[in-house]
Formats: sequence, structure tokens, C-alpha cells
Amino acid sequence: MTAMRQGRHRHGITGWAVRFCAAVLPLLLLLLGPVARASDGYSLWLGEPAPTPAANRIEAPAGSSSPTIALAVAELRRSLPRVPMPVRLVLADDPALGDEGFGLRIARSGKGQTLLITARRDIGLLYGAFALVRHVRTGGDPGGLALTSRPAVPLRMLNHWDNIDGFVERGYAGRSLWDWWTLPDFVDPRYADYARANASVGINAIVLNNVNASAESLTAPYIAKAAALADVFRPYGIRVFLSARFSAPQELGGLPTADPRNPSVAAWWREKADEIYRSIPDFGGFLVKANSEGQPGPRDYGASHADGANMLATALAPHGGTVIWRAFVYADTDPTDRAKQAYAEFQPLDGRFADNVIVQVKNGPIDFQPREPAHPLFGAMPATRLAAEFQITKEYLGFATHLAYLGPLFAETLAAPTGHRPGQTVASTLSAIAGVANIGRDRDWTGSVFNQANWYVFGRLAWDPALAPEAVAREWIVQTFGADPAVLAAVTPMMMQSREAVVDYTGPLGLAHLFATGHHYGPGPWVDDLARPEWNPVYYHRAGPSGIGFDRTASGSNAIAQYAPTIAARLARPETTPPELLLWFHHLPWDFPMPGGGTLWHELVRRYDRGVATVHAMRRRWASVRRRIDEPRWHKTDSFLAIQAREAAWWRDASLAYWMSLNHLPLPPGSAAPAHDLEWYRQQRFPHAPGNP
Ligand code: GCV
Repeated sequence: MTAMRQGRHRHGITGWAVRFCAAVLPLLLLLLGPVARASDGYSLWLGEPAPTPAANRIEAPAGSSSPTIALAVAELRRSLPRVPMPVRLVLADDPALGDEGFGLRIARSGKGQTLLITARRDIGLLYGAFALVRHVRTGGDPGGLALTSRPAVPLRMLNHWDNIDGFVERGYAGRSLWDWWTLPDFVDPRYADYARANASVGINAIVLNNVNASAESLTAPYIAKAAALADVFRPYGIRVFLSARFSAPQELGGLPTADPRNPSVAAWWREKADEIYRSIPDFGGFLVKANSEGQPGPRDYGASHADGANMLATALAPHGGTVIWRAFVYADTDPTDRAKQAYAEFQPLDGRFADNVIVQVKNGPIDFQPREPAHPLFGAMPATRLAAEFQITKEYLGFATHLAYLGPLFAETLAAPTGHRPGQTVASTLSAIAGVANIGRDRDWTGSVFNQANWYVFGRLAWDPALAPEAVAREWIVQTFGADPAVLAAVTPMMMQSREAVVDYTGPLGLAHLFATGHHYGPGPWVDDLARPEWNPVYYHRAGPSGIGFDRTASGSNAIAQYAPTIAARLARPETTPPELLLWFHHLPWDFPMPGGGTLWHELVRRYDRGVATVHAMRRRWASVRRRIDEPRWHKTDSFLAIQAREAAWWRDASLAYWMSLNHLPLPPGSAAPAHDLEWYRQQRFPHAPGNP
């Protein structure tokens, strides 16, 4: 009180002025709209803890000592808004719930109503607790609850491309979250916050280290560090995996070979697996990138991918571990279309992989482009367990600075029909879903608040691939920014249009891999001088004076023959190919007539222009919610949108300048000329672009 009096005196504020401010300020604030509480983004979609937690009655199963159930109770106490009835967690042996599923329902008795969370296992109760919190926080009526939910696939994993020196390959959110140097002695409390966020969306497996793996990750000190993380993650239902370097028996064990058929090699891996399981009893297994982009593998010895995977699988089998073997392969000795190589190598191996092997297939046949057709391996290996691998980090979608909500991209692949069986979709062929993490040590975890949505939607779709990306966007918005209808109305379309905008300004109509060399930051469609043909953008667009696009029909590489006949038949003709994939499958003249009228060239330009215009529209929408979002998150997003607008124009201008240097066509009326000549774009250099190994 004294300080207040002194303060008033010092500033000479009279009682009249105080009364005036008290009357006018609230009115002013009302006119300007609500001002949200400042957030640095750390709390993700889970929200800041309420100043006074709601006093709900939470009843845990009697006598339970499960740390997972303790977490479920703590989560409900911390995050569940006030509900008008007690909440009871019940372990019940209901087979309909599966191992990880849960039920939420109201039980009525003479004493009134109780909200029941039921599950067969403690992890189901934790997932149920998160689902209940989400339901209530997004405006759902707890009184009407009657649902059961179980995950579509058993393994829902994040793959960290984190090196043990702290660098994150294709990471745009700072250094690695794992402080390998201080582990295992110091266990940063942040690891538990990370696990909580994952559990809240159902992610249950983490690969800690980069697929471009260092053998050192498998040494005793690093196993101890991984074990410390596994201890933190375990109560959250998360198992730890490690990327394994195939040549580790040579590098660590001093063996003369890593040939999977060599008994000493197999024995080395068996002992290594035994050693790991002594420290991490629930160790998930190994993720392997073999014979891909310079990584060692069984092909070095003339053995197959199945030989390599099965040898590791044998080592893990006694402990219940799994080998995740990546199908991302293309060889510098193979002159065939790169898009065909993974299928050519893996499809003939169908049925030859051990039961505890999962073959992990990228969502598209090339490499996480803003749009690709679904990979032809989905549905084509019915006797093999498959995983779909997505990239959550935005190597090809504008790093951390461009706003690109990936829900539509993930959903598009998951819902894609394989054509191999009636009604079969990519999602229905899967035993696992993996996402390359976009997480680092930045305070907001992902480098931007909107990248948090990509982590979120990845988990939600891995649990239930049938969820609509827009519904997931809306639930993320409400949990992240609050339930302001004006924010929801502005931000939902921003997110839903954002991925297509990136497609439009980087590679419309099925163009792909037009990125600058190495760091993949910005356009480089003219690049034609790299050592391997398939590293060059010119390999992918095949543009020249008479046309553009990659002929993957029977007259070209015939990659379409890798798809089921019904799908291949549709892709065989430009007229029946979806326009979004037109130039992925066809080489067409610049004046090819497009369905909506106009030529291919005009349609291409129209889409570039549309991409740039959408980013401007996103900026306007964001400006409209300025007073409704807290200043730190609003301001950072606004600055990033300005970067995106500038870079979208750069992409559009550089690409058009290059296409025009080949086709010598004028721009359609009303379309602005590029800001610079082609040479200017070609000269841009970015030696310090992040994420580039
Ligand atoms: C981990 C792309 C990326 C590489 C990545 C590779 C992969 O080529 O540019 O950084 O390496 O995919 O998925 O293995």
C-alpha cells in the first residue's frame, strides 16, 4: 500500500485521473478485443497450467502403484477444466479396447453420475485422460460422453535425425533436445515435458538418433544415456529405439566384415542386443538406413535387404524387439528412374522378412516433396509389415519459417487407395507410422508455433488416420490459442490453405525436387551439374523448348506399372491423371490444353501466382487477429509470414524466369514479370542455411 501511494505521488497521478482510467481503459480494451496471456510457446497445445486448478474429484483404481496411472491422475488434476461429476479411472478387461485403447462414458447410479475412463492397461487410462481433457477443453460436453477409441496402428513413432554432437539433420528448431554430454547424470526435466506432449497425442516410440547413424550410439556410454531417457519415457508409454549403423561390427567390434551371413557378425549383434536389453528392458529395436546415400548395408556384400534385416531381427527376437528397415534406397549405379528403385528392390522381397521386421516406406517414391503420389509399395507387399514414413520437419516445405500445416499432406497419403484390394487405402496396409521429428531445443520446441501443429496432427492421424485434418486443426487452434471464435475463423483457413500454397509456389502440377543443392533452401530448377543425375533438379522436370514433365508412362520410365492396374490405367493418360500430379507422370507440350481451358503454361503460371496470393491472404488473416493472440506468438508468426511472402515471390519469380528461358513464352496478361533476371536467381548462395549436414 505504501509503495502504491508513493508511486502515485511520484507520477503525480490524481484521484480524478485514476477514476478516469478505471472507467475508460476497460472500454478501450473491449473495443480492441481480448488480449491473450503472453506465451513463449513452451506449453504447446497442452496449455498453461491454470492459476487455480479446477477442483474435480478424480478417483484412481484402488491400490494402484502404476506410475502411468499416477500421471493420468496428475494430468486430470492439472488440465481438466471443471466438470460437474467425479471422474473415475477403471482398469477393465474389455477386449474391444485393445492394449492401448480407452473408453469414456457416463455411469449413472443412485448417487448421481460418474465419468468413467476405462482401459485394459494403465497406458490406456493415460490416453483416456488426455482425450477427456482435449474433449472438454475444445468445448465438448462431458455429460454426453460415450466413446471408445483405439489406435489404428500399434507403432506410432517419431524419428529424430539428431546427431550425438547435438546437430539435427534437417532440423530447424535449434540443437538436439538430447544433451548427450550431460546424460545420464543430468536428466533435464524437459525430457518429461517432451514425453508428456507425445503421450497426449498417442506417440509411443522414439528413435533417438539420426538414420545417418554413428556407430558410437551403440557403445556402452551411449546405451547408458539412452537408458536414462528410456526411464523418463517409460511411464508415458514410450519405447526407445536406436538407429543402428550396419557396419558397427567392424567399427566397434573390429570384425573384418559386416556381412549379415557371417556368423561372427550375427553373434556381435546378438551380444549387442543383449547388452542393450540389460539397460533398457523394453528397448524397441533398431531403425536402419542401409545402402542408401552412402550408408553401409548388406548389398555391400551381395546380400539382400531381407538378409540384413533378418539377421538383426534374430538378435532382437528373444527380447521382443523390432527392426525397422528403411526402403529409401536409390543407387548411383542404377540408371532407371529413381522413383522406381525402392519398389524394384523391395517388392520382390515380399514374404522374406522376419515377423519382427517392419519395412519403412517414405510417403512418396522420391523424397518427402510438398506433393508426391503415394508410394507404389503400399499394398504391393501383402506378406510384409510396412510403416509409412512422413517428414514432419519441413526440409522441402520452407523450414521453420514458412507456415505449412501438414495435416492435408499426411491425410492425402493415408487415404490414398492402393488399388490392390477393394477399399484398401495406404493407412489400412500399415503396421507403423513414423514421422521425422521437427523438434529441437528452441523454447517453442519446433521453431514456430505453427510447426507445433504438425507434431500434433502427426500424432492424431497416426492414432486415427480417418480424422479430418481440418477438425484436427480446429482442436489444435482452440487448445493453443483459446476458444476465441474470431481466431478460429481466421486461423483455420490459413492452416488449411497453407500446404497447397507451398505446392503452388515451389512445384505446381506435380513438379518436384526443384530445390537448391544441399540445404534445399530456395529454388534451383536450373541445377544440372551434380555428380549423380538424380541429384539434379533438371532430372525431375525434364523441361526444354517443347515441353515439361517426367514421362513415367509406358513411353517413358513406365513407373506407373508399379501401381495396381486400375490406378496405372488412370495415370496412363494425362486426361485421367489428377492435375496435381500431371507433370509427375507426363511430359507435355507447353501448349497442352488443360481441362479448365487455357494451356499448360498458363495454368502453371496461374498456380505460381495463386501460391503467392494465398500467402498474402494468410498474412491479412493473421493481421486481423493481432489483438486476440498474445504478442510474442503473434509477432513471431507475423515476421515469419513476411519471410514466407518474400520467399514465395522469390520461388515464383525464379522458377518462371527459368521456364521462360526454355520456352520463350510470354507471361499471360496480368501476370507480373519476375523481379530479376535469371542470372540473379542463379547467383544466390546460402552457405549458412540451417539443417544441412
Ligand atoms: C537422413 C533426404 C535428406 C537427407 C536424409 C535422407 C533420408 O535425402 O535430404 O538429409 O538423410 O533424405 O531420408 O535418409
